[in-house]
Amino acid sequence: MTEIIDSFKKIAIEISEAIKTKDTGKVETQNSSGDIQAKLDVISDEIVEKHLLNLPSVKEIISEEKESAVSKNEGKYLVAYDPLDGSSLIDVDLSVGTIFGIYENGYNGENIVASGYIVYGPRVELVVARDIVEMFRLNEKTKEFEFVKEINLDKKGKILGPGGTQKYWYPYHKKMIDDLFMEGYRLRYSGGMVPDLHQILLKGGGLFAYPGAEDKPKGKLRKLFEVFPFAYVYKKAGGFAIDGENDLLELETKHPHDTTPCFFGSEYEIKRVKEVYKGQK
Ligand code: AFP
Repeated sequence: MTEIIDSFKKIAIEISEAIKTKDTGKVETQNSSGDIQAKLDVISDEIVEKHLLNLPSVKEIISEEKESAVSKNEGKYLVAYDPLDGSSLIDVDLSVGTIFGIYENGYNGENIVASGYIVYGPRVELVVARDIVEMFRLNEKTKEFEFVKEINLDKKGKILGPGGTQKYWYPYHKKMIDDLFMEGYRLRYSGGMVPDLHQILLKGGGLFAYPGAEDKPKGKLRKLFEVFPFAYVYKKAGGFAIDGENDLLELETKHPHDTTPCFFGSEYEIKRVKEVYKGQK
């Protein structure tokens, strides 16, 4: 598993360089979720694939940018990744990220054994969740990632990232979000899952919500590439990750590009989500 984490350090440096130098425009193609691809989506996917397929411990890789997996005759781990999450933010120079989940014997929530993400912002930072959650920062001079700290969430936070289109939120969800703001939570939402969830982790806690809604009853964020990896990070950091009712890592995957409503946060906030959503049963 260490070789996979080390590989993402090399991937981070190459994708960071591509973000700074390559064209931020769109290509004509769509990915398997029907999203128009940015040129950097394709470039980033090629960078990740090039590195991972060379690793003896990797048996299979599957990308958010591709319909199906690429398998090998050797290896133990299955790696699901979103090579460049938030690519619609590239042309406005906001932070974006790479997300990865390392799985064994399948792609259900219970199969994830490690995960991590890279934030491409004013600095390049890597967060890795194994038994604990560790944060590293790229030293631009030495091109080495240096350990910064272990990440742990407080029982209650102060910031709130309410995803999705408010026009389509279910009334009980909108009331829950409004009530939290009236309790003094501060709005922190950029439209990039990686920086938005990174901020909550580094600020000690809060709530990120991408709910089911009238336009997207099953939410928008993908289980394999986005939701399960961050659920693993949040739980290892002492937080919680649910679909409104169930622990996200108890969910099964029927199709590689399945989505799910998702809530990530501290104990106090996730308890509130459960109370509100239980009341709708
Ligand atoms: P893009 O990759 O199209 O920019 O979408 C980013 C994302 O998948 C995730 O990073 C965000 O949390 C979420 O979409 C934002 O979605 P909304 O724009 O609907 O809030």
